[in-house]
This record gives sequence, structure tokens and C-alpha cells, in this order.
Amino acid sequence: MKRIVTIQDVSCFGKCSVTVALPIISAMGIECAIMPTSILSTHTGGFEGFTFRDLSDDIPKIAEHWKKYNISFDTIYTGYLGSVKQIDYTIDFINSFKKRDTLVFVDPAMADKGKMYTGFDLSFPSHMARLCALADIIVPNITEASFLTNTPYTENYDEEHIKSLLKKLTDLGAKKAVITGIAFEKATQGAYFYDSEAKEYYYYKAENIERNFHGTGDTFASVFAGAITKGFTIKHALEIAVNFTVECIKATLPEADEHKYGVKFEECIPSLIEKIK
Ligand code: PXL
Repeated sequence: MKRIVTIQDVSCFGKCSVTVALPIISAMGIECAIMPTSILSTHTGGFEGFTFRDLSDDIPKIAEHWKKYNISFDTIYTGYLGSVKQIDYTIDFINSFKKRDTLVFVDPAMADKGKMYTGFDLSFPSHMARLCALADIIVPNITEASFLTNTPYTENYDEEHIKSLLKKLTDLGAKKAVITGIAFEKATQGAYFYDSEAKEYYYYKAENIERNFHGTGDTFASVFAGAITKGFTIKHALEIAVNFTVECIKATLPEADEHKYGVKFEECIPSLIEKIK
């Protein structure tokens, strides 16, 4: 059985990070270990007064214990990290646990819609860029891609702009990059992929649903990381992840107002299992 370790926070309510990654990766038939970096009462988007317990100093201790048991991972998947210190410990973790065949998958979750998430300043992306440099694949949205590459954020982009962003992202050191949430027209939205070694681009799009839900980036990243870990080609994994994310958004729409936090990925898990058969 394949094994992923996901390094990110535990947001106790609100369906993102570990509460999305763990059920999705498990449903895909992959063992999922977690390295919890902090515990928050909720995620930081749209809630006032959330609690934040910093677990940074537990990261090296947990890692050291795992080392004693020679525990290894097929994939190291990192998500939201709450501080520069957590990024530094995550870099140490990768340097210590990465073997020849380990996939390092980085979701630089830190910003959306042109703005950094609550709690991050504008120096944070340069630190996240150091983590991205170690990755086999990174999956920023367009805001994160812009901050990581010091490119002005725009919602009026064309294909050339996205391709140039992807090239700059891989110039940071990541071998492959995907930018999520790319819509060149109203009706469709998708993810744009670039492989810097093969010099190959690939855009996969599906229906664009003009309604934003929190946690869709984590849903996409978990399925994409899981599918690559299972051995699907990147293109196929991208299609599975985009299609599944759209399905989750559609499942959430009928009760969108009551279901403010996260998407109803739970109802779509049977369909995910079908997709990876
Ligand atoms: O979904 C990304 C995410 C993860 N964890 C926390 C967040 C967010 C996005 O806002 O606040 C704590």
C-alpha cells in the first residue's frame, strides 16, 4: 500500500487541510500519515477570533521519532503552513525523509483572489518559494503563483501570461507546476500544467461554476497528489482531480447558503473511488 504524509494544519471546523486530505487520501486506498503543524478552531477565511495553537516545535520531535522506526513515505504532501518557522521545519523534514523515489508535492496555500490569507505578510511568499524549490510538483492558484514569482496579480490574463507564470514557477526550482482555477472564458475553468523537463504544457478544463467555496484547493490537491501516488500519469491525475473538484462544488450548490464552509466532498467519495478503479 502506498503511503503519503501530509504536513499541514488541523482546522477543527470548516473542512480544509487535514480534514479534507485525510478522508480523501484514505478513500483512494492510500495510507495517510499526518504531521499537524498547528491546531485552529476554524480556518482563517471568514471566521473572526479563531484560536491558533502553534505546534511547530513538535514537528522535529515527531520526525525524530519516525526516523527511529525507519518510517518512509511515497509522497510528502505539504499544504497550509502557518509561519516561516513551519516552512523551515518542513524543509528539514523533506531533506531528512526524501529518498530517490519520493514525490515531493507542495501546495503553497497562502493566498487567494489577489490577497494573502489573514496572518501572512508580503515577505511570506519568498519563504514559501524556498519550499517550492524542493518540490517535484507545486499546485498554486493564480494569486499564489503571482506572489511566488513577484508578478503583478491580474484577473485579465491570457494563455501567454499563464505560460510565463508557469515557466517562472519552475525557474524557482520545482520540476513541474500546475496553476489552478484558470478560466479563459466564462463557461469553463481548469488547471494549467507545465513540465519543465519535457518542456510540455497541458491545460485541462471542465465546467465553470461561478460560485466560490472554501477548501476546493485542498480537495483538488489531495486528489491530485493521491492519483499521482497511485501511479496515474500527471495528465490523467489532473483530469481526475479537476473533475472531482467540480463534482464536489456541484454537490454543494443545492444547499450552498447553509453549507458555507467547505464543499460536500463526502457525498462524492463513491464517485472518486469509481474514477480511480
Ligand atoms: O484551505 C487552505 C487553508 C488551510 N488552513 C487554514 C486556512 C486555509 C485557507 O484560508 O485558513 C488554517
